[in-house]
Amino acid sequence: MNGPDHPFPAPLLERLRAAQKIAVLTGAGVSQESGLRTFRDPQEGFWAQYSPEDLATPEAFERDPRLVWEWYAHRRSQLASVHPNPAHRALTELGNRLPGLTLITQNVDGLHQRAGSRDVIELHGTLTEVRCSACGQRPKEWNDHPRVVPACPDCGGLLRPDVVWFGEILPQGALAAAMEAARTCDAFFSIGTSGLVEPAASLGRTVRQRNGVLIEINREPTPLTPLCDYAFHGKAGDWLPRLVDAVFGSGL
Ligand code: BV8
Ligand code: ZN
Repeated sequence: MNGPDHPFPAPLLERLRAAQKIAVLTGAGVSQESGLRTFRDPQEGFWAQYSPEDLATPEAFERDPRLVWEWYAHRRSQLASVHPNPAHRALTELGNRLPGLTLITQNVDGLHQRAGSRDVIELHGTLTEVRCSACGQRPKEWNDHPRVVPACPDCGGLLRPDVVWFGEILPQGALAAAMEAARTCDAFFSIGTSGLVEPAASLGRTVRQRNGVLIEINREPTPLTPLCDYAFHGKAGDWLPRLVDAVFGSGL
């Protein structure tokens, strides 16, 4: 099976084939090949003057709700013109073949779901929905004007993107499910993430403390790399289809 285009060590393939439960954590690098900039890539145009981390805080929204609303409206508008890439599709294929797959993402772009993945654990919320900053309601429709922060239909409060900002707690159910997956999986993949944002970054380290196999697929090394049993550096859209094919021979 390990033909010339299968650079994956036989022991890894055997462990993945024998795995009952596999957990995958993805970050912005998985959506990079769909054309979305990652969190730490320089932003483009007007937004190049801002660091996403400066805009992704409750303080920024408090200080200038219109600027923050515009930043997220800009990112939401990009979703209409991007599509899942081979990395997303390979993870959907993996989930179809392995009922014991738990897909955890830090991304808010909804691309895993658009690729057909189900039960995606969104640790940092989603760009595709809004919630009221005052009463917490999640209206299904809102006036999506890029430069006017819409008001909550129920209480008139300012609507905000339904994402988790820095300094905000993660959805507790999502975090508990992700930690349970990291605690019980036979194999854990960290894919397309710099491993800098907590508590998501701790999930991989949890696996290290037990006998799960830890695999990284990322364009460049990260703080998690030294802890990994296997690290494949390069594009997720190149590595993942080949890995799924090597494990399941799916002819992806
Ligand atoms: C919380 C939603 C507590 C919004 C996001 C000091 C130490 C430890 C922790 C902290 C600290 N100071 C503050 C904290 C806590 C803070 C934190 O971790 N800060 C970091 C920066 C130090 N965390 C929080 O605040 C979290 N909340 O801790 O609450 C608390 C407790 C009680 C009560 C109150 C509060 C909340 C964190 C969530 C923030 N929200 N997103 C939005 O999207 O705008 S995080 C944001 O960063 C995105 O979700 C993104 O996914 C995430 C992580 O970034 P990555 O996904 O890794 O993206 P990045 O660009 O960094 O990396 C991409 C990687 O892909 C790169 O390595 C690149 O090489 C690679 N790549 C690129 N292209 C490809 C590729 N790989 C493969 N193929 C490719 N083609
Ligand atoms: Zn409200």
